[in-house]
Amino acid sequence: MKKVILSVAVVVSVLFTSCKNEAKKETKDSPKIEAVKTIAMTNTSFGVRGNCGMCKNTIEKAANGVAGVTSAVWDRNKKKIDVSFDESKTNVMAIHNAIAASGYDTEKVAGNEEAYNGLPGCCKYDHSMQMNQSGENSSDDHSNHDH
Ligand SMILES: [Cu+2]
Repeated sequence: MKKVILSVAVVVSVLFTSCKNEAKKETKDSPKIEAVKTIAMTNTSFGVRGNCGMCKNTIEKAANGVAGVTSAVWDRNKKKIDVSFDESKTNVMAIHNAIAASGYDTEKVAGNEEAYNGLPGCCKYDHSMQMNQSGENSSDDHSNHDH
């Protein structure tokens, strides 16, 4: 009988230590949950036509106006926008559409014509302008002005 009690006690102590180990593991794992939240942010970039600083304002405002977009930076030389957004709240096409609605062409969506006509003269970009450029050949590129 003593033997049985002893073995039960051993089993119990083993269970306790394994439980303790599990509890420790859980606290160690908790910072990983935060990392997953950060990974849920999606970064993307795509071509958007435009000319000047005013274009930059309009394009970035349009992209930032989409719920879930946390940052939008348009590069005037590269004709490209870098966007960070929460994939659970929006998607890439919604951002394309918002920019197009403000009058600007993106790689996937043509700019709204009415909005384009309402843009200031300096912002009436060339619809055949090359988008998503490397940014290295912008000096040889004459798409910004008429010849
Ligand atoms: Cu402009």
